[in-house]
This record gives sequence, C-alpha cells and structure tokens, in this order.
Amino acid sequence: MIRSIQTLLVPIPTIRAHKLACTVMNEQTLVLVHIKTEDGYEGWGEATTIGGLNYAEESPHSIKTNIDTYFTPLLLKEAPASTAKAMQLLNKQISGNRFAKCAIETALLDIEGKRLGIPVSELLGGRVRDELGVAWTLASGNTKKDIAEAKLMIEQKKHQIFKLKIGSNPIDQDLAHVLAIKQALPNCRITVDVNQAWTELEAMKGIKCLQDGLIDLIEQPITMRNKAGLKRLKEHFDVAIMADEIVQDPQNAFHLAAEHCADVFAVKINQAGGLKAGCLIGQMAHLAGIDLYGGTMLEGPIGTAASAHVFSTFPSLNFDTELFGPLLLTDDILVRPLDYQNFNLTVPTGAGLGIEVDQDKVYHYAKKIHALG
Ligand code: MUC
Ligand code: MG
Repeated sequence: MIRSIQTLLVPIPTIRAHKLACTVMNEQTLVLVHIKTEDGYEGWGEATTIGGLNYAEESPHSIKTNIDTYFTPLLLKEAPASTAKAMQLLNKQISGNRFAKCAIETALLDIEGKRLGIPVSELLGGRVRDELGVAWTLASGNTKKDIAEAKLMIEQKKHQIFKLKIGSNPIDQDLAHVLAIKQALPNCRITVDVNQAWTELEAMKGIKCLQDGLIDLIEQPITMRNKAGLKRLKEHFDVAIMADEIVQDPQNAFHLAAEHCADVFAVKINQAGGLKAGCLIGQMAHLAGIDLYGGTMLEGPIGTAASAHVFSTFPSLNFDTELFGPLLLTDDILVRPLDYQNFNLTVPTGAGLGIEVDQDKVYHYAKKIHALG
C-alpha cells in the first residue's frame, strides 16, 4: 500500500544552450516523483518535458499540480493492490496527463522490482539486449561548434550517431548547416529533427536536399496534425522518415502503424503515457514492419534508466536510441551515474530501476523552486 507520494521540481542547468525549433534550453526542470509504501519500499519516477509548454501539453508545474491535486488523493483513497491496478484506475479516472502517469508508473514499477528482486525490464516482458547505442544531439546553434563537439564525442568514444536540430532558421541556412556537418562526419549516421517546423511544401524541398546529401533519417518534418502529409512524405522519399511528436498513446500509435504513416517510430515513455504503453507501441510498430528508435524528452537519469529498461525489451531497435539526457546536464542526481561507455549505455541490472538517487542533490536543486525547509 502507498504511504506517500511527493512530487519535486528539480531544475538543473544544461552544459550549453540547447536550441530546438520550439525553444532554447539553458536548464532542464526534472519532475521527480518519490513514492513510499507502508511496507518500507521507496520508488522514483520522472515526468520531464521540454521548454515548459513549448513542446507538449503538460508543463513541469501542471504535472506537479495534477499529481498533487488529483493523482495522489485518488491513489491513497483507492489503495490499488498492484502497479497494473493503479494504472488501470488512473487511466479510467484521469484523462490525458500522460507524462504524469508515466512518472507514477515508473515509481511503482521501481518498487515492484525492488520487492521481487528483479530489474524493471523483467517486469515488462524481459530484456533482449543489455547495451543501447546512444546518439548525441548537436544543437549549439553554430555549425563549427557542432562539428568540434561531434569530433570530441567520437574521440572520447561517447557517441558516433548524431542528431541535428533544425527548423528555427530559414530553410536554406538550415540545409547548408546540415550538409556541412555531414561532410565533416561522412562515416556517422545523421538524423535531422525538424520538430514540426516545415510546411509540407518546405518538407518536399528540404527532404530532397537532405536525401541527396546522404542524411540517414528525417524526424517529424511537419506538424503532428498532418498525418496524411507525413504518409505522403514517407511514400515520396526513399530516405527513412521518422514519426516523433505525432506518436502519442498506444491507441493513436495503432492507427499510425496500421496506416503505415512513417518508416520509423520514435518511442518516448512520457509521450506514450508510461512504460507499458511504450512497450505496447514498440511491439505494435514491430508487428506492422515499422522500425524503432528509442527517444528522449531530455529526461535526467531516472527517466533515462526507465526508458532504457523499456527499449531493452524491444524486439528490434534498428535506429538505436538518443538516451543522452543526463549527459546534457551539469550535475547528476544519482549516487553512481549511469554507465555510458564505448558509444553505449548499459541497461542497469539491479532490482527495480537499478539506480540509487542522491537525495541530498535532489533537495539541493529542488530548494530553488520549492519553499523547502
Ligand atoms: C525530440 O524532439 O526528439 C530529443 C533530443 C533532443 O535534443 O530533443 C529531444 C526532443
Ligand atoms: Mg524529435
């Protein structure tokens, strides 16, 4: 039985400005959920998003308010006997709020895994891989700086797959930026994420140029509201087109998969509404012949570990992951940081999420927002 649920906003500065089409980030506000049970277990979850309300319909503050006002009283009153029953209750009684639901499910699965002495991956059907390839996003806003950053990452054996964020500059300027980076890194896989910024007409022009420049993957080039347009682009070009913002809960992912609207799905546990929802989307995409990519909402280490457990269970993961969120932050909130080496992240093997949260660090950063004593 759940004894308490605490929701904390934890702002941590980023190592450099991170520029997306929809926002520029200089810090990331992690939304952490800490659940304690009557029998002495503790679990952590995370519901992080990007740029307040710039990226998605939930903001750090709305997530905290809705968990404190609606989720916690409901869970304490109904006292569901398992994670599955808790999620069934939340999905019936609370509409939307997928990020908040993900954080609660993560903390409950962390507890369930600790109680049973097994990793969360095994509660989700079982891992089929222990290492995940991790892309790095070049988003300093400056071509030369991005190339230098990528070369350093390769030298340090941290990353050899790169994603470029474009869409905030005139299209010709953005295309020149991408082609210059591809020329400097001819042997690296390059993804271009437009974050919905192009019209369909601009996408026709832009993707033609990127395809000719041997770019490997084009992510969410047009608005998530234009499903038919995404399908048209997928059918028009040979280069792989990836759906990101448009992939939301499993129901909507089912229709996207059935209609084959993209070549690849980026799966994000927060966008999906939880870990089991993320697994379901992965399985559906796989069955429909759609390739998979392990996405991030730039979560810190808790959401990143949870995502790693989910992606470790995917039957295929041809486009690897972008689970670099913790590396974009100037500080880590784990006692032992996640294990990044040889271009990979090792999926934690301990019980639950397999991580230990440094509570002093969490409260140090949380104090900047909360009136904590
Ligand atoms: C997105 O749209 O994919 C992932 C990497 C990054 O830099 O931003 C996120 C969001
Ligand atoms: Mg994206």
